[in-house]
Amino acid sequence: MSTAASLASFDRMWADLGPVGRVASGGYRRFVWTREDAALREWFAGEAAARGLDLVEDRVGNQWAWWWDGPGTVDDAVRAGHTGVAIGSHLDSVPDGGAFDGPLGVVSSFAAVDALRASGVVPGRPIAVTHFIDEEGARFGIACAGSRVLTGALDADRARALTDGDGVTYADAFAAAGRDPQALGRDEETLARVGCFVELHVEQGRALVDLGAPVAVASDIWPHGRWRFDFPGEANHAGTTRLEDRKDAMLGYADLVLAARAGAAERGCVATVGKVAVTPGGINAIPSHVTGWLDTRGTDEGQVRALVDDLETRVQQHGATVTRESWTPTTRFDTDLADRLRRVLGSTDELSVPVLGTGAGHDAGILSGAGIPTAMLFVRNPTGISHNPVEHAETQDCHAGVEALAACLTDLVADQP
Ligand code: HGY
Ligand code: MN
Ligand code: MN
Repeated sequence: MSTAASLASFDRMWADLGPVGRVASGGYRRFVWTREDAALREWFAGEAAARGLDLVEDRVGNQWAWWWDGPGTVDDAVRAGHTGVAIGSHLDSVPDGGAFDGPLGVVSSFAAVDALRASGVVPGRPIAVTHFIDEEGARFGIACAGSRVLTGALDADRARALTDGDGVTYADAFAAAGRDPQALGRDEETLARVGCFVELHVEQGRALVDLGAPVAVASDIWPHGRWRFDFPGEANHAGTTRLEDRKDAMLGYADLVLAARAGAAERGCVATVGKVAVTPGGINAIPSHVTGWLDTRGTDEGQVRALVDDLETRVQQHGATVTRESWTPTTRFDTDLADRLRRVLGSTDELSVPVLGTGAGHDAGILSGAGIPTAMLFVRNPTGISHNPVEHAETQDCHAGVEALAACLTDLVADQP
C-alpha cells in the first residue's frame, strides 16, 4: 500500500463510519453499550482484522488492536523492554454531537498504521490502535469512564452502580452486552503494555484557524469537573396554588444557572448547566424535584474550585444537595514527548506546529494522570465548534493529521531499549 493509499484508506474508513449512529439532526447519538455502540465495536474489530492486528478487549471493554511482528508476543516484547506505543481515541458522542470528536483519532490511527506499512516500517516496539469506550459519559454521566475504570480513577463498584436516564445500571448494560460486570476494574495487564499514548483529536476551538496551521501539539488540559445539584420542591397545581404557597424546585435551579454564569465570568472560568431533569415534568405541575448538572472548567484550578464552593453555599437557601460526580485536575502532558513530536514534525517555531492547551477533557488526560507518558495532536477545525453537528475538519487537514501521526509513530517505534 502506498502512503497515498493510506490516505485513501482514511477516506474509505471515514465514509464507512459516517452513517453509524447519525440522526436526523445530522449529529450523532453514539452511547455506550447500545446498538450503535455495538456497530462501532464491530467496525473497529473489522478494521483490526483487515490489517491482521491482534484484537484484545480489556476488563472494561476498551478495544486494543495490536501490531507486533515479534519475536514472541506483545507481552514478551514488553518484558524485554519494548513497551507498546498506543494511539487512538474514542468513538462515542455527546447527544447530537459532531462526526469528528473521537472518531477522527481512531480512523487516523488505523490509517497511520497503513502508512507505516506502506513505508516498510518494521516496528521496534508493539503498536496498539485503541478504542476507549464511553469518553463522553453521555449515557451514564461520567466522562472518560472507559479510561477511568481501566486506570482505577473510577472505582468499579461506583461504575457498576451508575444509572442512565431509564434507571438501567452500568452493570446491567455491561452484562446485556455479553460481559461480566464483576470483571470491571483497573487492568494492570493492559496498562503494563503501554509505554506511551498519543491521541489525535479534532481541535475543539479555533486556535489553528487563527494561526493558519493544520496540526498542533497539546500542552495541557484545564482542570474540569461535573457536579450534580438536586433541588427539592412540592408538586402542586400550576393554576390553583398561590405563589406564596409554592415550593417550586425550578426556582433554585434557575438561580444556579444564572449564578454559575455570573460567577464563571467573575472568576475567569467557564460553566455550563447542559442537562436538567424535572419531576414530575408536567407543564401544569409545579416541579417537586429538579436535578441540574454543572460542568465547570478553567485555567486556574483554585478559581474553578472557588466557583463551585460559592455555588454550593448559594444553593443552600434552596435546600439543595450537591454531589461531585467527576473531577480532573490540571493535566500537563509529557513535555519530553511533546517536544519530541514537535521535532519530528519539523517544528522550527511556534507557528509551524503550535502548542495548544485545551478546555476539553480526553482519555489522554486520564492516562497521563495514571503516569503514562502521553501527548496529543490537534487537527484544525475551521468552524471552531464542537459537540454540534457542524463540527468539521477539511479532508486535507485530516490527511495532514494522518501524516503527522504516522511520522510521530515511526519515530516512537524506532526505539530500541
Ligand atoms: O467534556 C469533554 O471535555 C469531553 O468532550 N469529554
Ligand atoms: Mn467530546
Ligand atoms: Mn473527544
